[in-house]
Amino acid sequence: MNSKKTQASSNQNLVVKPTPSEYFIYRGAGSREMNWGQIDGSNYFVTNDRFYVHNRSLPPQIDVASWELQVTGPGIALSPQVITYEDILNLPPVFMIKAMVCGADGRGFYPKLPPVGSPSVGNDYVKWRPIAGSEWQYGAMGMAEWTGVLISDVLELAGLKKDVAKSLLIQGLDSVEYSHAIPIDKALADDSLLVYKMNGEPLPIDHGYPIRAFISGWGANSNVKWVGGLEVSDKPVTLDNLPKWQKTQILTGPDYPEPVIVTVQNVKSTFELDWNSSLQGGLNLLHGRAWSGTGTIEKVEVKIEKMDEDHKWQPIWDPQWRQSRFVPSEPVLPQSWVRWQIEWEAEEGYYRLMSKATNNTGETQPAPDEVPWNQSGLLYNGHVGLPVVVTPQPHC
Ligand SMILES: Nc1nc2c(c(=O)[nH]1)N[C@H]1C(S)=C(S)[C@@H](COP(=O)(O)O)O[C@H]1N2
Ligand SMILES: [Mo]
Repeated sequence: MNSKKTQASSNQNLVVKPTPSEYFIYRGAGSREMNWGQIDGSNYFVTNDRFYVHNRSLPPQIDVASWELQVTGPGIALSPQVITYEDILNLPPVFMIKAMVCGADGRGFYPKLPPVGSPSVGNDYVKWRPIAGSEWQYGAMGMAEWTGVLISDVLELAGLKKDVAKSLLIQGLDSVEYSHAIPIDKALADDSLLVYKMNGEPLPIDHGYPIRAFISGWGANSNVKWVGGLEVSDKPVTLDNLPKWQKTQILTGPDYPEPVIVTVQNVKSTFELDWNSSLQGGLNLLHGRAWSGTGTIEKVEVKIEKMDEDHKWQPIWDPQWRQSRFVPSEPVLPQSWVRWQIEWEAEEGYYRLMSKATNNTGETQPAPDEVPWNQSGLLYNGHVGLPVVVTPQPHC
């Protein structure tokens, strides 16, 4: 019976906009990943029609004329307060160019079970249930220009009691009641917004129309869509008072003696290529992008390995990693991506391509099997090997 139910719900389509298979990879009823091989290489941003989607229910249809933001809780002087869409539009607008990355981006690259022999697993190996959920590769992310208002301005308007407020619960209006709690300091930061425009257009319905949260640098799971409520609590965010969806967004596993709540995104990079690409022999200019939840990207290195006759991978360069160059003329902005390029004189054969980004705090991407495993498959950022076939140079 149970399996029948799962079957029925997984056949549902929970995405409103068209997501043609050329541009999107299907990862579940409400999950569409951006197809890196088909990204518009001439555009710094990802346009709204090609932006990845992660929905847990069908987006609610909201009329801005009747939409209300309920601001409640002990941290509000006269709770409840009601904020209208017009009130939001009357606050000073803020523009930000920022990447947005799903906390589970890269989950598909984790092994399903923790590494055998993990010291702290011992006889408890079976205790760590296998990773489940959308098998994202690195396309559960995108870049946009966001227009909105400071959450701090909205809370001010609603009568924030600064001495009482400890955390903010941001509540979505979707039927699954998605909500997310963040510490009040982060909520009041000058890059934490309630957003109403994406790339200059009203938010598309899949991306949170009319209002979504944007918490810069943090996993996109904190960017609650279809916001309908802000609850200002007098209690800090702790493991035992998380809302239901956020309970699944914590790091647990043999490497974590205590569960860790996911906040800041880590450093990542990828090529603008399909998984399993084919390239023609000769000089190829490889393109890619790199991003990070903290600071700015400092460098991106590339390593290419060729399969030898014994089916072993051999690095083609000495030294193995070569530094790429950033597209000149483009600024390197915090929490957004940089575009990089590198030349490759490719010969016929089977290859895997790796890119490794490092940010200005020294944080870098680990080897694929050195990413600490966690049960929910969050924050994967290994420098995975992208399979590529190089075909012979065409005879002219
Ligand atoms: N209300 C609501 N907000 C939500 C979600 C959701 O399911 N419901 N998904 C979250 C997750 S996990 C991600 S990755 C982002 C996805 O945003 P996007 O679909 O605009 O790319 O929205 C976040 N906000
Ligand atoms: Mo997500």
